[in-house]
Amino acid sequence: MEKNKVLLIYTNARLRNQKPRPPLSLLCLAAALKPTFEPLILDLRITPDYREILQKTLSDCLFVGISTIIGQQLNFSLEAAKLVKRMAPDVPVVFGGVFPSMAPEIVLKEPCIDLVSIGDGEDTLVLLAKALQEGRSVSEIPGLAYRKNGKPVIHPAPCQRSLDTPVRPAWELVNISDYREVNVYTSKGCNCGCSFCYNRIFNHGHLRLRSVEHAWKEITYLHNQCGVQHISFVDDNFFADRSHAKAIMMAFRDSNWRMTWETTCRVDDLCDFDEEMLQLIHDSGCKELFIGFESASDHVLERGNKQVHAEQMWKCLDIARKWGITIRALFVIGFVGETRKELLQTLKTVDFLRKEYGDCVKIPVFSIYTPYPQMPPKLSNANAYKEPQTMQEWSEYHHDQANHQWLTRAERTRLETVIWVYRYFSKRDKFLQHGGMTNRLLYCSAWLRWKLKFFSFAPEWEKVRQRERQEYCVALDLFAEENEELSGENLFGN
Ligand code: B12
Ligand code: SF4
Repeated sequence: MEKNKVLLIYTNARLRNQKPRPPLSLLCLAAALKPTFEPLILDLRITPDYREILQKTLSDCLFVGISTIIGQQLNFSLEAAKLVKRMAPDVPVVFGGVFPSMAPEIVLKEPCIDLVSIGDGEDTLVLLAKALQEGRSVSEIPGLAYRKNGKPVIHPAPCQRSLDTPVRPAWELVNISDYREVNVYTSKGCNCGCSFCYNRIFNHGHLRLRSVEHAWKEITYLHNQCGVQHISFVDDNFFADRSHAKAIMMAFRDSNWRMTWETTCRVDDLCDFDEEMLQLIHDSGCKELFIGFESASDHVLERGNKQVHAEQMWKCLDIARKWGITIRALFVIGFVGETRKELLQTLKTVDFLRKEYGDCVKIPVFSIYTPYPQMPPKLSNANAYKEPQTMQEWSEYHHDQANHQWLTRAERTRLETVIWVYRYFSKRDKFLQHGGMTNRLLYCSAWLRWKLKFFSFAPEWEKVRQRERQEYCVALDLFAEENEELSGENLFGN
């Protein structure tokens, strides 16, 4: 019988004790495959018996697709790929997602990965499934990278793929209650050109809009069939096209479903909206806007080509307060060229925001600036940065960790300490009232250090980082070991 199944895998990411977000990338791919093929979604974060599922399905699969982004997830994805290869060596393994698209050569260095999909994977995967089913070569498929004589060959994807097919992600393939919230996109990409943003490479600095009709069809389905009342729009820049955003908001307002939603917004956009727009944002059920303030230093913002001024923060927060919208403020520290004084300026501004705007502003975490593939930091001495060359090396690049080779060890440690101190300081209830003795002591240290803005000589936070790292390494080792045991059993008895 002709093979028809495609297995799509989402792997472990961060080890947090909360429900994960839905694997939207895979739901989109599944929807594209569905008319002709039989896509199956295997989310390892919520499927403890994943190995039995693999045993049952792999032999019927045309190929296995794995989605991954930068950071620790890369290692889990790699282990999952090794497992698939051990269990079913003949089934091709395809990687896709933001990281593989930006570094296909690096992903193809791994023998357990056969193919890489670049950019949106919907069209590429359908062509791949057809080619494999018909026994044809995959070498001419747009958006697909593969190895030839051990060397990577890359066919870039057309960058302006329409977002209108498929009409909506295949939500029916997952149980929505397994997930924390429901993610939807109405557009992809952004043309603002911030120098540190993945959009420059991944979306070629372009904005693409999804038809309002399709986006609303999806929301209607989620509301009517699945009882969803809140939507998190994961657009890169939801308001990039204002009339498009308006049309979505009007649909919410006119529906009378009293749904709520949250999304991303630029600081200058919020400052620039007129009363009518703000009224619409309010009336349509907007609860939270995620705003990348990034830094309180104009110099840093300028270097990042953010094209906003730090003082716009205040106006923007006043507007949000007036209209009852919570702002989730995102700050990044450790930008190239950021001085100690500028870092301090940002940290003090955060204190001021918390005091002045109370519940109106949430600042859950800080992130550390992270270079991405093809986006090296702009340094005066270009030799001060060597881009990672393997997936394992890239897995060390995420926003809790300072991989700033151009800084001293002490400077990098200080940045990481800021992240951890703030995490404890800002979650008083969690760590002081409900935490054990160690967490209470750490909260006290965090409180003192944050008040003094003193982040050097911090052995207690070095220990916290080590503990976190150890937990991650143990989880990864366990995943790898259990998988090795299983492949010893040999799936198809050959
Ligand atoms: C929601 C989200 C999250 C969620 C997690 C999502 C989930 N499923 O669990 C949370 C909040 C937990 C999160 C965390 C992080 N995230 Co995040 N996140 C996003 C966000 C906003 C939306 C992702 C999304 O659903 N997009 C819509 C879908 C449809 O698009 P897509 O995922 O790109 O998928 C398409 C293609 O990539 C491709 N594709 C994807 N997978 C596959 C697989 C195959 C086989 C194929 C063929 C194709 C393919 O086809 C898909 C359909 O077109 C994006 C920004 C964005 N707007 O995309 C950042 C983003 C993906 N995150 C990013 C980062 C850095 C992180 C963190 C590492 C940050 C940190 N704290 O350190 C963490 C780490 C999590 C981890 N995995 O370890 C970066 C990734 C950069 C990179 N180079 O990889 C992004 C791009 C944000 C940014 N501005 O930099 N994130
Ligand atoms: S505005 Fe946001 S999404 Fe757009 S380029 Fe800048 S950081 Fe990226």
